[in-house]
Amino acid sequence: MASKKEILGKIRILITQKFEDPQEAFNFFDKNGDGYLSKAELIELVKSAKVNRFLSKVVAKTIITGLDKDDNQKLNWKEFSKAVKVLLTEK
Ligand SMILES: [Ca+2]
Ligand SMILES: [Ca+2]
Repeated sequence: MASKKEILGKIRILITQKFEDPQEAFNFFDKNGDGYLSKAELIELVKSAKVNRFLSKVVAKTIITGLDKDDNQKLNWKEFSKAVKVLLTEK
């Protein structure tokens, strides 16, 4: 079972190595272009970070629960960028 730290590490690698900046990652995973990352879109993000299929659902749910400040079950750019900033500065 992967630890939270490992999973966050994988997501960090995805965002820093595959994309120029977090905005590009956000736009890429916002597949329907509505300006929000839905749970389904976040699952794709987590899967792309090479987290296994089963865990990715749990992780996506945890991410939304933890970061969804306005409680609409999806992440806007502000919520996402704040989280990424923390993720990228965390050692
Ligand atoms: Ca979307
Ligand atoms: Ca939200």
